[in-house]
Amino acid sequence: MLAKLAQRRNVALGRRAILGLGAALTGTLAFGRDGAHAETSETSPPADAPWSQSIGAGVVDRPYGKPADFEAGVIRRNVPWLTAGTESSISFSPLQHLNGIITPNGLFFERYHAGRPDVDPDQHRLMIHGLVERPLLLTMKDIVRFPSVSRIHFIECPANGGMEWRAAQLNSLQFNHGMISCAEWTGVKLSTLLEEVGVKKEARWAMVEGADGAHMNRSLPLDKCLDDCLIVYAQNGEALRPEQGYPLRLVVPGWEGNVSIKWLRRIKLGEKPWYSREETSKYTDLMPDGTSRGFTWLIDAKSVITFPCPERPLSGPGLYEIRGLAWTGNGKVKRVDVSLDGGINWQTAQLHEPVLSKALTRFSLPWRWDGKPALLESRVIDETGYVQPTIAELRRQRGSNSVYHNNSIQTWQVKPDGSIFDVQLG
Ligand SMILES: Nc1nc2c(c(=O)[nH]1)N[C@H]1C(S)=C(S)[C@@H](COP(=O)(O)O)O[C@H]1N2
Ligand SMILES: [Mo]
Repeated sequence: MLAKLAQRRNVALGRRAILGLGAALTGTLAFGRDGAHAETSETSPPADAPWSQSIGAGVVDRPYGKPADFEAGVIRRNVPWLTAGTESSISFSPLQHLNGIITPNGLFFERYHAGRPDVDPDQHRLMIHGLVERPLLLTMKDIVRFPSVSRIHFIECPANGGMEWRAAQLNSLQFNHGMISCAEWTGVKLSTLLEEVGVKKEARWAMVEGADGAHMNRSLPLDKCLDDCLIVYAQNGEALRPEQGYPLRLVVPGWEGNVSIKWLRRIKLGEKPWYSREETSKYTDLMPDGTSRGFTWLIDAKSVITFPCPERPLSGPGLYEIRGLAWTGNGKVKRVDVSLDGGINWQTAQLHEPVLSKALTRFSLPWRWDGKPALLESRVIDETGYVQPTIAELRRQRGSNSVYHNNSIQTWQVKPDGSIFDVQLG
């Protein structure tokens, strides 16, 4: 499979490398002399390790499962100097260790403005009022009775990559890109609830508000509410995690994470936006001419190579699969290109199914590394034709006073020893 792919992409692969990966298909074991599995052969099976010589733990030894102890390094991390404390702060998903497009619930990034409340679902209520015919106060039991839908969508904080607007300063995939995660969300369409309350014809906007100490609130155009917004109570098959807004959150597909209000308790319809703190003082972009862009909800197309990366260097010359993630708030990813020379030449990467709208999409490209320095980059093009910009292009349009919406191309510098560094090209 990989071999066929490599041929199609005209990557010059040695026969030894192809056989090494194709052993199961051909029945020939031909690991290279430098291969890590050289001691394995058909005539001498692996020695019995202690775990093969005794009976293991029984079922419900762990009534709620958890990862192997050996995976203890696969955790969310924060940047201590970034915020004054952890209650109004961010933790980042360990993208360098994740596979597929779904973020495990325990590794979904966290963004709190006033810490994580522990909300009692029996006491929680969702109020829908303002310019509606029949205001409602819904319990969780009421909400789960509505027709349900499940959808896979990413949530990205627009501050993802915000620390790199002026220069490359954090040599890390996790810290520069880990404010994105993707889950299967289950709940009720916001349009279903709005139908239930009856939207008055003057209504144009909705104010959505959380039950946390921050009472985080944002204004959303009614059109978006009626289009694809979801009021969700489940995440990857189980109840929402407290970190993600248990028992109820809003998911606004493809828009900046800030509007996906957690611990959702109120939706008020009105004629105009509310201009809350989070859409004036914060989550606006200071432009070079001193004006400020507001309501920049859309997550423009973005991609990043997740292997190799600073946390996962190369272990010597040979065949690798460059892997990464791409996404766009504008619908589906159409194509991802990968460059090995800092954006001079580009090759088309393979997209992995499923390619879903407003969800993470996997891509890969086989690569035989010759041990020489390289500059790895990925560039996504979405279904609208939008092309992911370089950081230099973005700075020309937006200056360097922004915090939010840095969707620029990430460059990873490969050193001859296989180590990887976060760099920016002029
Ligand atoms: N009530 C409430 N909702 C909230 C927040 C918050 O602090 N309080 N943070 C917002 C921000 S800025 C982002 S990026 C997303 C993050 O979602 P997550 O913590 O599930 O990753 O939630 C949004 N919803
Ligand atoms: Mo955010």
